[in-house]
Amino acid sequence: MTSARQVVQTVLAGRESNPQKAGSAYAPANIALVKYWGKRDEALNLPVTGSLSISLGPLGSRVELARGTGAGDGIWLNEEKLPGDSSFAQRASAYLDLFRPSPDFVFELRARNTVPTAAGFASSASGFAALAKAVAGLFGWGLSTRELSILARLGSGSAARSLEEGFVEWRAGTAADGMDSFAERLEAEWPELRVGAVVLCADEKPVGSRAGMRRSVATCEFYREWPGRVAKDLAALKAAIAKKDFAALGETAEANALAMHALMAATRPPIVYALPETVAAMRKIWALRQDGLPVWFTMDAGPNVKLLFEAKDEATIRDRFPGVEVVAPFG
Ligand code: 2P0
Repeated sequence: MTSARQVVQTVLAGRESNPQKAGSAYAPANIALVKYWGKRDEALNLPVTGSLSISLGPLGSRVELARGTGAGDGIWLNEEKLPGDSSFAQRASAYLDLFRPSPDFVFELRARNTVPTAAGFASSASGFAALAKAVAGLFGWGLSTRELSILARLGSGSAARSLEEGFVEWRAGTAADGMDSFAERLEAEWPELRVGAVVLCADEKPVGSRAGMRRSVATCEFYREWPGRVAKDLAALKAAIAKKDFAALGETAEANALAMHALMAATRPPIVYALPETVAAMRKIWALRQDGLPVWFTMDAGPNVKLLFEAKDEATIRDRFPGVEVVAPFG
């Protein structure tokens, strides 16, 4: 089995370091329209299937990274210095271990999220994508987007998709070392597309996605159906994007999210993220659609729903879902 450290060595082979004073980077958050749920290699975050997301432009993470002077890494999140034993600091330091030139080299890391903390958009994808870019910038490695996607994936799978704006496809790959498992931008623009976050509950989720997907792969008897389903949904979604067929995009994304949640529910012990409010929101969306409003939804490993709609319906959506956080992924 290849280790994450070996992957870093492979990516950096023959690459000269040209250390800078600091590395600074921004990466957008992303929301999957065809989901990633399940790994074929946990150490390298190699997925069982491909996935396809849309990046959220101004919602994301900014990271500044420099060599530190303290006894250990100094880590700040949203201007607040974190205790070394906080889960965020530990996860960031463990990731930085992959790049630490010597054991006594410490980092100073300042991360700021422009993802509203309670908006129900994950910040780990944008955080690790920005961190991978910042590390490469600090050491002056001049890496390609593909190489950065591979390095970001080692921090969090979905981070592989946060190196680019627009529609991004992460190819699962088949290589044991994951050198063919990276994400690329699709050549498509959709300026009218809108994503709306409806926050129903901001509490911490009962089962993290890392543990949840491990449990689904191990115990869900329908999991063997999932790769075939994803392949069909990826083809349908790419066709919808190429034709700018919004109904087909919405149908595919909503059905894929519901299929993922069905897998979760058929896991043992079951994983159910939906709350009564989630089911009520789904029914409301279906009723609005029945009345002719073209709105669909997607959901991740949590109880919140993300609406998919077009710019022409933004006023109606804001009226029906007060407090919805609207993002225009194409600016
Ligand atoms: C996704 N999720 O495609 C899916 C849908 C959650 C549900 O990617 O263990 O934080 O770091 O690779 O990327 C969340 O999983 O998991 C996720 P790791 P990650 O967006």
